[in-house]
Amino acid sequence: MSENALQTLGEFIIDKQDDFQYSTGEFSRLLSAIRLASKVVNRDVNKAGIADIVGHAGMTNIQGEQQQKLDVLANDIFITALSQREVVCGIASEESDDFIDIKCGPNGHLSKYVVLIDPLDGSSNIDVNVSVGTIFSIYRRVTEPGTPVQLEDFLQKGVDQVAAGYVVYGSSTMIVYTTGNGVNGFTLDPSLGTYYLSHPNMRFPEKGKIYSINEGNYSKFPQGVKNYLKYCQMMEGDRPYTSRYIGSLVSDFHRNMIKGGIYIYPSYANAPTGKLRLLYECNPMAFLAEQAGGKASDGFNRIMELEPTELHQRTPFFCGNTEMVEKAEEFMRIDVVKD
Ligand code: P6P
Repeated sequence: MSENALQTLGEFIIDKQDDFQYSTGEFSRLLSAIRLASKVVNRDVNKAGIADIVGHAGMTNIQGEQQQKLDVLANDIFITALSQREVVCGIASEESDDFIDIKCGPNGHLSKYVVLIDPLDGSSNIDVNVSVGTIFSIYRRVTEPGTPVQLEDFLQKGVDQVAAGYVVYGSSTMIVYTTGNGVNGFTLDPSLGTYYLSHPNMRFPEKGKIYSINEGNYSKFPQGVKNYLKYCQMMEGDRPYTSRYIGSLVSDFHRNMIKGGIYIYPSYANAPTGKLRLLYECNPMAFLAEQAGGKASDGFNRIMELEPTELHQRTPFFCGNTEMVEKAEEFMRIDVVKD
């Protein structure tokens, strides 16, 4: 099918605007701001290799600017795109210690949305030309409009997300997001700077046969995870499963959603609550997983029901095909019962 027969992301956002009660178009403009920022980050990620080479020589990038770490650069790009359009009243980012109030004071604007973002997840992979991603999570503020945002606007359960999604800067660049009505994927045509609906209504396959985990930490895993890995590797029925781990959450999740699989980042000895952040990594990916027919838990509880207490809190993360996550949870429960 020729490109111009496919729906663009811009057309899709407008078509779906009516999904939102009392939609004022603010949410559509918010998604458009994310779309724009993703194109700028995509451009910078795709030339990172060149910038690095030039950067190493003269510590400047190809435009002669002082080279910034790409994740700080991505953070600036998303914060600028979101704060210049009066579409959010607050932003929390992995790259910023505290949340940022976007002119919501007495003379500020009355935007009702806050965004939590991991601007460039897996950025250490850029040096070796491996896919990286941006992850975003969107809520309505819970405090009085027209007043500065407060921490409680960000410490909301995943079930209260208005929307969530990711950008994967891979062999092609895609935006994948949900507003609670399924998951849709859009592929960027870089020659036109336009995203096209390439993956409508994305869903996990019925069966999953891929497990994604950093087995280098095996000796430190809880016994339940060790037993689940042994189950995956056993010659029985449709097993052994295949091990695939890119070390980039967005890429591992994206492949597992298309081919079927489970991603696990468990707690372990020197990381009692795991590595991944609840608010801007696990909750948005959990929303997508559930909307695509999958499941996300901390090994025992639904991720989106966890009550946040801190902006950058971590959680163990089991996410993917429902059947695979439930089998892993079974092994985690046995482990607890045995103790
Ligand atoms: P490890 C990247 O830093 C990240 O947050 C995820 O994208 C990725 O899945 C994980 O950490 C990799 O962590 O400890 O296996 O290198």
